[in-house]
Amino acid sequence: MEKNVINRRHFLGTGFRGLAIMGISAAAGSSLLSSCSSRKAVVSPTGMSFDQKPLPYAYNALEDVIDATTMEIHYTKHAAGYAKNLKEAAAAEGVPTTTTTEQLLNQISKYSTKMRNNAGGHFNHELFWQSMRPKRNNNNPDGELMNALNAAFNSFETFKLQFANAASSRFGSGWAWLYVAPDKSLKIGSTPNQDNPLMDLSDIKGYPLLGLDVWEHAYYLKYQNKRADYISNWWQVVNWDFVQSRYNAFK
Ligand code: MN3
Repeated sequence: MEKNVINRRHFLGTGFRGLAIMGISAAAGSSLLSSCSSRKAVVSPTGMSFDQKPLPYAYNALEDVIDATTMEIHYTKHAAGYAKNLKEAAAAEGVPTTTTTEQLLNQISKYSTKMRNNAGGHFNHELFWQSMRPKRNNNNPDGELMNALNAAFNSFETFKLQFANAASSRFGSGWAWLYVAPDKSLKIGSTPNQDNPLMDLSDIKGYPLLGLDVWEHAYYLKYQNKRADYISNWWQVVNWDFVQSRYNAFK
């Protein structure tokens, strides 16, 4: 048992340094790792701590797409709970505080279910808050990201239809994703519970650009059973500049 803990510590501490010693940059290491084995998750170029960042807008800023009460409860109760429980699990299972959430997710199969649920929950929500902004009409991406979406899905409208379908057909609780697959292509998919494409045990693997929370706690106060209405309204508050910045960071 103790040996496993030491091995995990050793790996987490030296994963990226090991690549540096081999003369491989983190970005190149990412492609190297992802091409080595389909079991390996995609290594993220960004790093997220285990702490919640302040919400980048007021609780009522996304009205009337997401109501203020839902935002407040979602951020201060649900998401805060994932961060707290992640830190508890990390302390109990010997994960150094310098580890990023992404590094942990890349090898989440080595840890407890509590770690999986809460590391996933923390990452997913931190990404979710950043990927929204106050509502805009004709809220579309532009430039490089728009070109990439058009190329991958034939049109932006088709992309939105396929993404909405992934979100509405996820049975029970989970997330819909736009992500960059290991072969660098843009993909749409969904994951159950708080799983995400960075997890080594996920059925879909890649670098998430955009995620939509379809747990009932994300929409039930305002939309009740009408998940499809929540999804179609949500496009008005997507922060495409943020999505573009993640796309740039990955490349
Ligand atoms: Mn949620």
